[in-house]
Amino acid sequence: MPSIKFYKSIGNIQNLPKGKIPEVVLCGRANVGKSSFINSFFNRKNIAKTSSTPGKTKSINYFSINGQFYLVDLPGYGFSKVSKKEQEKWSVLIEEYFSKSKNIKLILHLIDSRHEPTKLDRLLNEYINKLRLNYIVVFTKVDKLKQSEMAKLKNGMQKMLPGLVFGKNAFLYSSVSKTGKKEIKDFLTKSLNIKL
Ligand SMILES: Nc1nc2c(ncn2[C@@H]2O[C@H](COP(=O)(O)OP(=O)(O)OP(=O)(O)O)[C@@H](O)[C@H]2O)c(=O)[nH]1
Ligand SMILES: [Mg+2]
Repeated sequence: MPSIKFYKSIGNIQNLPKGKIPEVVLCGRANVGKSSFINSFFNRKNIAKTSSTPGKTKSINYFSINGQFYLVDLPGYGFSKVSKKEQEKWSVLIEEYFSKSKNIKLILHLIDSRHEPTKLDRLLNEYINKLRLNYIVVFTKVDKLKQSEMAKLKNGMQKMLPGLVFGKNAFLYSSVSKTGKKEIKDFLTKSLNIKL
């Protein structure tokens, strides 16, 4: 079992970690399940704080995995109940993070499996593609889908965002049932060349 330790939380880009430890990033809309992904993936109840109220994660949180890499939990974007000013602050922080961190090895973009990608999801997808960073999409909360809906998503995902191929750069996941955990674990192990 890999060890996970909270490392630090930053609200200002000046405080990016120094050094060259690789980073795996979780990003996506507020409430999509980023923090729950961390807890369920590493079998921890509440190492990453979660909430049914969108906008729980307000700063960039670093978790150290086996001392080998950082898992980075970003604040979620695009939730209307968060004030415009607050949203603005987060989107600046997220953009600065992507452009300034030199250690990003892989980005996991979480999208709610029950909904079409939002405008901000598309913008983020384009932005990451431009930066030429390694990128996969994780469709979350699949425990809420019927089998038929799950099959439809698998077959239809290439139409959602350019270049998505199920099992290659797109995966299904549930923090509740742990569907998809093995596949994502295998993917991380291979692409980062690490043991998990
Ligand atoms: N049924 C189900 N609920 C989930 C799943 N993942 C997360 N949730 C629920 O969705 C809500 C939001 O989860 P979080 O993990 O806090 O979401 P987040 O993306 O970190 O949200 P922000 O920090 O606000 O950006 C919580 O009520 C979770 O219990 C899942 O796989 N299945
Ligand atoms: Mg969160």
